[in-house]
Amino acid sequence: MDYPIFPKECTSLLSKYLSQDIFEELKNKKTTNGFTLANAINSGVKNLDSGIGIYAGDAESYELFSALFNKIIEDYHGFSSEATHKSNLTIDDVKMKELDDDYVLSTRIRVGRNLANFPLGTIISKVQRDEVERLVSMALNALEGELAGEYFPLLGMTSEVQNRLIKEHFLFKEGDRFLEAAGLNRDWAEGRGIFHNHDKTFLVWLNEEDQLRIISMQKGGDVLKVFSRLVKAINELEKQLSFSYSERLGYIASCPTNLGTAMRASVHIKLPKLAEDMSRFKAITDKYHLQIRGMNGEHSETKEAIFDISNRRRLGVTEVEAVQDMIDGVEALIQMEKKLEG
Ligand code: ADP
Ligand code: ILO
Repeated sequence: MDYPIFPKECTSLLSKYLSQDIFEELKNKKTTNGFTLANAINSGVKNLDSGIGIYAGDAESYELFSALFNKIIEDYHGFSSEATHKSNLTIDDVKMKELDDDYVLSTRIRVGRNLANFPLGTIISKVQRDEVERLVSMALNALEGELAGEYFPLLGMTSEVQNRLIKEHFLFKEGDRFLEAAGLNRDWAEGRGIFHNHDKTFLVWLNEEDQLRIISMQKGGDVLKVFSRLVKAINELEKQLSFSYSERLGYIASCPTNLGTAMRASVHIKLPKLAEDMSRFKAITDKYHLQIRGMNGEHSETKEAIFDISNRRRLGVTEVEAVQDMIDGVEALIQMEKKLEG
């Protein structure tokens, strides 16, 4: 592979940090699982509108290609290469403000997880992916009480059911071009699926961008209830599965934006007044380290002034701090919306 030349309009962190020198230093390296620099950057090279543009193949990628990853990680999370990640899932440490249900339509918190001793989805073989599905679905089927549910493989799911689950925000979309170029859609839909409890307040995606996306969600703004359910699920699953974790980088994820806590705590919130004043809106989201997405997830447009607002930082902050970023920032957005309403 030759050094990729990015057009000036390209603003991805990959294009910002992949200098010719770094490219030369890394271009012939390969992890034990056979993951190369060309594999890592393919998504950002093929998708010039990427925000980040790079994926890992295994935990080792983050060390072997650290000359590039560390710069991207520092830029995105503000996490220096000398720092060490810390985890805190103690529910009582969250300082709760009730989020107003008049504005907040729903709350969702997810974490990404990958199994230790397996390569990440970008480079996993079909046999290994099927084994991940077998191990994880077995663990999920053993859950009890509120977390008990059923695993639905994507293979054999009717397109009607699949589309309804996507429309209701429960299931991942198919054919994402960023994941495609990263190798994450290979053998689709083999090994992919969704587990959920009866009320669809606890869900787990299997073998999408990460091997597990553990999700807790419900209507309204009761963040504490959503967080508590998620923590319970993580603890129960950790009794049965061993997740890939690094002392330095926390939970290992395919995308560097998801390292550390791998947590995205979000609300769907209706803010018609702020929607008309995006610079005021962005000043608040920047102050609280929040990200604005469209109503149908990342890379989607906003409809009817409903936004997906979530914590942006996931590494170098604990889970409690990540959730607190979201709570405090959303509270500030609601206060401003009320003020603009007069
Ligand atoms: P991820 O959360 O894994 O980063 P996406 O941004 O693609 O991925 O979101 C996945 C799905 O979750 C989308 O359908 C999105 O609309 C939905 N979603 C995200 N936050 C909420 C929320 N607070 N309430 C309801 N659905 C949500
Ligand atoms: N590769 C995509 C997405 C990056 C962050 N989001 C997720 C879901 N990992 C990009 O670079 O825009």
